[in-house]
Amino acid sequence: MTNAVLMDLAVGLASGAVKVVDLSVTLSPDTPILELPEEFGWGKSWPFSKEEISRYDDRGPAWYWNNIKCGEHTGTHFDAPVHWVTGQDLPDNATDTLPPERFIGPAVVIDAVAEADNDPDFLMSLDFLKSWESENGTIPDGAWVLYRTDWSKKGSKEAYLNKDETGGHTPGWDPETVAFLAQERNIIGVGVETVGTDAGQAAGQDPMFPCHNLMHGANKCGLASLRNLDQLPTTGAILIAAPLKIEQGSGSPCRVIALVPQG
Ligand code: 23J
Ligand code: MN
Repeated sequence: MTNAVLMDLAVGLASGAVKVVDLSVTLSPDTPILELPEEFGWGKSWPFSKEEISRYDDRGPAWYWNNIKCGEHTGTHFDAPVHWVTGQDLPDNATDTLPPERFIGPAVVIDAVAEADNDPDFLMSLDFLKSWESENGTIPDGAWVLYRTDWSKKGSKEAYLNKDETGGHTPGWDPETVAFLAQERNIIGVGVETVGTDAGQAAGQDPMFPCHNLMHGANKCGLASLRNLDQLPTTGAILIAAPLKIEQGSGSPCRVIALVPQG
């Protein structure tokens, strides 16, 4: 192979024939984070915060910078296989050891907007996924499978997390759907618009948190809190998501972008 492919990409980027779409949310103290059921005494992830070190002032006359603090799973973020107990013994399973080939791949977008609109607890069935494949083709090797719900368009944090006394009510997966993706398709992982890759009610599924359990157990990755999936074609875009190189990190906030051919 020659460098023609990359030269075409460079020309496409310069001319606008390839558009770069930002799939990330802004990190602020208001960025929604996962809140696990309190009754189990499960731990809590820190929300994002920043503290100014200096801003061209007596603390640093010519420079502006901040200290930042947050959980690894804050905002638009990457889930590495080591995040889950099922992936703990896999090789190269953490943010610093994952092969960088896993940070880029073709994106396929599965549209479940109507279903999620109709039922916030919608779980994508295997039939739903298979009927997507019969229309759009088999999910390619090395793909990021993106679950479009338009959930990222919810107007408030409350609507986005959609919690009541029984916990969150946000869409997710039937276990057999993620089992199929994990075992029958050679994907990098799945990406969702919701706060985590599993449904709001996934603590009560069998296995609990099936997407985390089955995908990470199969050495696949996850992306959560994506936005702008409505700007992607069903197939044909390339997604880039590189987590911070945290030593033995379980995940990290990351800037997720897509390369989208125009016209
Ligand atoms: C820990 C426990 C359950 C879940 C999660 C984390 C996430 O969604 C995450 O950000 O990985 S569901
Ligand atoms: Mn996560």
